[in-house]
Amino acid sequence: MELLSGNEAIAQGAWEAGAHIGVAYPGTPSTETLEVFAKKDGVYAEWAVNEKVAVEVAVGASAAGARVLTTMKHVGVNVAADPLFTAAYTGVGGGLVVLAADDPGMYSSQNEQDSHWYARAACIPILDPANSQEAHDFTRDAFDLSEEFDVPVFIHSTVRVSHTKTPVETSVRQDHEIKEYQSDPAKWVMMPAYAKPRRKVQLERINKLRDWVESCPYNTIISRRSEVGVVCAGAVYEHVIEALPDASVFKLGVTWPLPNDALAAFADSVDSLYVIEEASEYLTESVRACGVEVSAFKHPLPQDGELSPGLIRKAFGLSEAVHAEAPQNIPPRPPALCAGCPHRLVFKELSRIKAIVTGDIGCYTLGALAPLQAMDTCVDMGASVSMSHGFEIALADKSHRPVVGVIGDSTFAHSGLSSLISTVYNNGGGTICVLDNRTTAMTGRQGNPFNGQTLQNRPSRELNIEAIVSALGVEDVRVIDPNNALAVRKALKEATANPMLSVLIFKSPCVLIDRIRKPAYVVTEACTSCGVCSTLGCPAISKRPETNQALIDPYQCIGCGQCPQYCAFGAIVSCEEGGLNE
Ligand SMILES: Cc1ncc(C[n+]2csc(CCOP(=O)(O)OP(=O)(O)O)c2C)c(N)n1
Repeated sequence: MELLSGNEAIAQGAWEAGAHIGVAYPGTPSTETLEVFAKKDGVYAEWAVNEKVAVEVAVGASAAGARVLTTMKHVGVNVAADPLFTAAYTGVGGGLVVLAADDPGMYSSQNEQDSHWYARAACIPILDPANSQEAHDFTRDAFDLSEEFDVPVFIHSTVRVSHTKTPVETSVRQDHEIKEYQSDPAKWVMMPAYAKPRRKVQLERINKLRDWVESCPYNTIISRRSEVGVVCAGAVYEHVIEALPDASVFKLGVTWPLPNDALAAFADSVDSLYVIEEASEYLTESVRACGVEVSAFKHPLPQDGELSPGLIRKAFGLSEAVHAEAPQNIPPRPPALCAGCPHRLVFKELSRIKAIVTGDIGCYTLGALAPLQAMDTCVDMGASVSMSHGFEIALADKSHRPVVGVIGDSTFAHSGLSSLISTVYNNGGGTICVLDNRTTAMTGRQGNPFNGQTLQNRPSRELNIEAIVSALGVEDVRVIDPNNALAVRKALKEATANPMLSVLIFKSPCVLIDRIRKPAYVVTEACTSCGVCSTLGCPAISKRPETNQALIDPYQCIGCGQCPQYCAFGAIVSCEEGGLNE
């Protein structure tokens, strides 16, 4: 018995099932799954540049006969949707399992989607573990199911399942030979002549899945009193049994397709049937579509965010909480760029020039927050580059504010590069800042093509952003040290004055990789309490309560040398010399 998070359990289950290959792009809450899988014996694992590529690599490896695990967060499923929908026509060679990890409550995401809709739309069966043991068991079995039904299989999780540790009975690895590859264009070449018959195959498969799901071992009924029956799945099940100790529960382990007959029978066995789900109407609609009457709650459940036992009890008009709520007087810890983050001065200088900044997703999205407040948009990965082009063509000469897209190195590889190709092709202008901190910091410092680190430390090559951008024909490409305020200011000034497209590459390692310098300190006699240093939003800088003078926390400060450059009075002293007035 081991204490494993859901992600660790999924990796273990895949390994036990004999999975040969894992491929993914990181994204919370899925990331650790592939990191753990990569450390297992006898497997090959790699980071792909994005989820579409990951799924295509996985489909290729599956077609070639290997068992393959691919993992992604919910928005990654959007990126991967194209190959996924068609892989549900081709079917698989070796078992192909896809983890779709959702983030209800948006702890670290730009939206809260429910990946179940993809399962239904793409006709890919989806299994819903409620805890780590099930995450392990369902994943292990999903490889067999994938091969039995000749279809990729989704494992669905949410933050609570992925990140909560619960006991797991593990087992040994079952070795599977990589099947021998045999060319079969009618199965794998999805042009209309072959896709039409495969669609028929898919429809037959759906019927088989519907039969199987009626009696599969993954759906369970917990019979208690008959007044209230609840249908639920995943982590919500754990909340339901805690919140409603008397209710009978139909716990779905497979959430597409649904077991029509079994649900109808369950509905007949209770007075009122309720569906409890998080941030979605998927399950409610799907249960209704089975012809089952779903009762309304006394007080509606929240339509967004995570559920809790307390919220479920409230919906039933039951007042007392099942456990104490967290105290409300905990000091807030608002997210901020780390002390010494090399992204900071780029945002400081962008806010000085009042640029329209199309942002992107990564640590640098925090440049949107006070006091930097230097971001106008953030929609999805890669959008900074294409949205800045959109702003440029819509505003033409109508804005006096420069338009600047800001993107991280990993995000640039994910989808920024194709956006940039489109801008160059259409002769677009504007300025793109690539914040190259030598890592994929946001999700835990994974490798990417621009730092050349691979998941299993296999030999790689470090791609050169400057050379790639120059090869596209962008003439104004520069590499700048983002810790040098004057250099950042000058580069932005020149690039935004240039009507042609400019790409500025701000290159300096993330402070979590390189934090070896000495802290700066404030010379109290010289500090005039002007407050300019605090406009950098560095968590190491605060104010002395009595005098409002600057105060630097030596435990947080890493001596990046950024703030001394903004002190006109030389009151902040670090190893780095220099000064820059506001
Ligand atoms: C489609 C999609 N996949 C994955 C993620 C998770 N994610 C958010 S930002 C990011 C990468 C950030 O790395 P980088 O662009 O290098 O910026 P940094 O955090 O290092 O500043 C990832 C993987 C996401 N939000 N959307």
